[in-house]
Amino acid sequence: MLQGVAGLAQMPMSMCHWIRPVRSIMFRPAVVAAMKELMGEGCAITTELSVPRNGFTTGKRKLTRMGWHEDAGNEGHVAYLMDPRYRFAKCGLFLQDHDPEWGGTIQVVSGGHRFPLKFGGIDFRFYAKRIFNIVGERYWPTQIRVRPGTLVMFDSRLPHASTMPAMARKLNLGSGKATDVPPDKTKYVIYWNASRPDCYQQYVANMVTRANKELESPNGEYPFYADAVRMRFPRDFPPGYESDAKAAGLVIGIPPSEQTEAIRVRFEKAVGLNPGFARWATAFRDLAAA
Ligand SMILES: O=C(O)CCC(=O)C(=O)O
Ligand SMILES: [Fe+2]
Repeated sequence: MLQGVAGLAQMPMSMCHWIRPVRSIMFRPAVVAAMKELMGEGCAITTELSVPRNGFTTGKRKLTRMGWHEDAGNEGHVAYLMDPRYRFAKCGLFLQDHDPEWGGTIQVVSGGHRFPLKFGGIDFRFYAKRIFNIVGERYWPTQIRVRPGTLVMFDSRLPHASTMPAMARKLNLGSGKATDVPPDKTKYVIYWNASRPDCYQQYVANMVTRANKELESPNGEYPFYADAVRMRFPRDFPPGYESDAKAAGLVIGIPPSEQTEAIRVRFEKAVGLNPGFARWATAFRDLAAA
């Protein structure tokens, strides 16, 4: 289905929404039931939807082992993440088995989304959680067993890391180097977010902040994150998207339209400077016309 995306690390999120087999995963009854089981009725999704191809995590923080991170790490040390009622998850539909040689699944620190200390200031409690997880990442990681079609949902505060191709492990290579994966071992995961109805608002506000930061400090790559945030709802989404979500009983968590609009203007200016990027930015319209 998906070939390499020339010049881009992965397919823009704007396009992922327009590929029916990808977006319709979020609205399938079994998937919706799983999301609602964890998030309750009125479960929200955001407009982040991606299909990383041979995506392997390799970031490295002080004392932390290669690739381990929390998706909520981007949100910083903020009080809402310490709320015991907070529920925000990454959903991943894995399309391959874990392969001892080529990786393909993730490992997690079971329970590592919790804050072990119930007292102290915000930073102190975040640091305590980090220390607990530094030990957990080393001594009690759990490798998630996946088969093609396995849905994995994990708390955005949970430490996790890709299982890496053996070659990359041996040579201690970064993610960019793990691209020589043979076609039959190619790793694909469809990723999106699910949230309790009262927990996505802060995340979405951070999406806007993150998109602005990305546009403020261009790194020569396609502004991948801003691409998802600049999509106008509903006009830049496929017909039936809103009604599919409604029929499934899902809320679509999006930033206020004036914020989306401000990102869109900046995004278009940024990609306009690079013909290749400009092409990718509008490519979803070809799918719309098809
Ligand atoms: O698919 C994986 O191995 C993990 C990807 C991941 O953690 C991320 O993109 O945040
Ligand atoms: Fe992650």
